Amino acid sequence: MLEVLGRPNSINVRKVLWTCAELDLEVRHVPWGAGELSLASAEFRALNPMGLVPVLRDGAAHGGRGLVLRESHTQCRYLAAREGRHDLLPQEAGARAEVEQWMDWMATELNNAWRYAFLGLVRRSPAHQDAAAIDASAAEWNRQMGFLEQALQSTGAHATALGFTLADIVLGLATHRWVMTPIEHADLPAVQAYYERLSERPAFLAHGRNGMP
Ligand SMILES: N[C@@H](CCC(=O)N[C@@H](CS)C(=O)NCC(=O)O)C(=O)O
Repeated sequence: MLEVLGRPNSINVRKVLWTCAELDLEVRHVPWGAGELSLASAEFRALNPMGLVPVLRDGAAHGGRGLVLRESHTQCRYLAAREGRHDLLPQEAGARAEVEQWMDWMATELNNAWRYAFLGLVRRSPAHQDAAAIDASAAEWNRQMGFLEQALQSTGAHATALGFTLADIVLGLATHRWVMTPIEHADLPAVQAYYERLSERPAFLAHGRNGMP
């Protein structure tokens, strides 16, 4: 059995749930990190000592001995590879690297850009209420999204010219978060069109564009 553990408003959990849906996989979703299911508990720490979600459990892996994975992007890649879905994660080294460089960029440059503004404006974190820092984060967030705009203007429909891949899952969720956060948005028409294009996918509507930023 496949299990995805993590609260459903976590962007990293949603990447894995969206990937499962694209792969048509049956999964049990357990919302650790919400309500009574504390990430500080010994039960959860035994699965991920870092105390972060998502965690993916695959009871069938390793000939039935099972596999427990942390790191959302690793989980998405594992699932695509497990299902032989080379359309989502190409086998050829160059094509795969093109997909992965967007995934890495999302987890590093883009994530760092939005963190302060998102935590301050959406999560209402008391530690992230400095107005100048929110403005600086929003400006950097717009600047980083400008790189996606540039790419989409040349590829046309998706992050790479390879069609819909795992890169679009992580970037689709990032685009959703950017759209939903009350900052002054840069004018990025190709990003807006991308958001609408992804919205034609039922799995994005279920796990991405579902009202939660
Ligand atoms: N690099 C990790 C980051 C995981 C992460 O930061 N998860 C957040 C939720 S998006 C978390 O568990 N935060 C602690 C909490 O919810 O208490 C990944 O991609 O899976």
